[in-house]
Amino acid sequence: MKRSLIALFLLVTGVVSVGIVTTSVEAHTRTVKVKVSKSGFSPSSIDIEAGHKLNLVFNRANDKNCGSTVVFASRGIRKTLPVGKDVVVSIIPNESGQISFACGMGMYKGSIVVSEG
Ligand SMILES: [Cu+2]
Repeated sequence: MKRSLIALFLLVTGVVSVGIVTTSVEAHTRTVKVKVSKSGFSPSSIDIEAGHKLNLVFNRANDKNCGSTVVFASRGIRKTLPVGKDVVVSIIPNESGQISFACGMGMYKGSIVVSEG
């Protein structure tokens, strides 16, 4: 009986602490839609605090632009952008500074500006 109570206690505290972690990450999540068109990325500059999660939702407006790929060179991320489809890139920057992204040919440029959390 005692043993099962202890087990139950551990289970409950475990669930609660996982719940807190999940909540704090979600509370610090920023989602930004980024349109890709012949004028490049819009917006092309996105602010975020270090330690917060950023979801960039890329949507390529049409095929009259060369934004068929988005590349985050410093993070080793490369994603294809099909016309009209949302493509999410999630990043949790751990220090302040800039994270650049570009189209596959480096013509369209954008940056994530990370401030100290
Ligand atoms: Cu390009």
